[in-house]
Amino acid sequence: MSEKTIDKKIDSAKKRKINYAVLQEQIFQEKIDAEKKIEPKDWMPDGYRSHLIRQISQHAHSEIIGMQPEGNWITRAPSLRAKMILLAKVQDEAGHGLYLYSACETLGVTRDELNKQLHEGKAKYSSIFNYPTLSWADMGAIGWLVDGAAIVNQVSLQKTSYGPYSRGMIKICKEESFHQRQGYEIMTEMANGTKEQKEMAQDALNRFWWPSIMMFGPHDSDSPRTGNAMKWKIKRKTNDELRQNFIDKTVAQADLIGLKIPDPDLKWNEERGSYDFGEIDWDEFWNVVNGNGPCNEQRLNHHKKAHDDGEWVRDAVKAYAKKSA
Ligand code: BYC
Repeated sequence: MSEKTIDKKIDSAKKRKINYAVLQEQIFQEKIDAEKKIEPKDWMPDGYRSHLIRQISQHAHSEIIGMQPEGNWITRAPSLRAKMILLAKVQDEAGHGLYLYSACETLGVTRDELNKQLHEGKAKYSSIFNYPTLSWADMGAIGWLVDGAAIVNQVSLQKTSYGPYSRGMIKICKEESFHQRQGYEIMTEMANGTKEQKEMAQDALNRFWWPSIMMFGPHDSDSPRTGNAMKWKIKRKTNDELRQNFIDKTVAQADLIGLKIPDPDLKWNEERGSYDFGEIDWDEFWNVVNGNGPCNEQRLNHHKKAHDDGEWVRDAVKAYAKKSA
């Protein structure tokens, strides 16, 4: 919508004695409906701003906390090639976190505040990173399934209505494709390796399958944030749509390398053109989301320690900036 059109609307509203706040909200929604991006200096409802701060910061925290389960295997990678690839991937996750924190800061919140919310348990991060990584095959399962699920979600977020988030997603998706492929390559090699290697790959798939499909969040009927998120085009697809999309893509990939998805109810539904699948253990999901998963405490303590240990770096940067000014 051009400045001229907005001015015309304001003039006409004044004549018709329409409340200015209502008009601003109308113009905002019209822009969203017309697929225009909302930029940091544009007017936006408080609810839109706080919804974005919540979602983008949780996304950023997930990228940063998500470095821990994989970081665990950098020193134990089975070859120099595997080590280099894993290092590059984990560094990419740090970069994703930083783009997302920057996008979030454009909404008027500071990085310190975001870290405080994480450390005090007010901000969440993805449930998936509260599971342990027990074998090298878990690096394959994370890349294949976790990054695979992340891509499905993030491809749709490329079209999200907030400009800085959308542009961040475009760059992140390019890197996630490499991540998904490195994970699938590990799984393919192990599935075609010795009997023990194939068992390790199957075991990793067994442990990561259900937590991966939980990443998409509760069913739409139990998702309180979806209504506004869809109205404001922050989310472009619902939790269930994305989950189904991920399952439909992934089953054939498992078949191709001879691994079995651990769901006895998984069955192709000709009528829907999609897979039917078994019931998700929502008690497990909420338990993990509410801080009681196998690694929640460990992940958060590690983050706090790294943050405290880095204080001297932040102090040095500030002192240098002051001196330079
Ligand atoms: N884990 O109403 P709902 C990565 C919470 S990182 C924890 O459906 P919404 C990667 C939800 O926050 C992947 N909490 O919410 C990194 C809400 O609680 P609050 C991260 C969850 O926001 C390294 C409540 O449950 N990706 O890819 O509409 C290595 C009700 O849910 C989860 C993103 O963050 C969960 N799984 O939908 C490899 C993508 N699910 O906040 C890979 C961006 C739900 O009201 N985020 N909750 O207290 C999103 O797309 C959406 O926020 C979600 C949830 C789909 C996650």
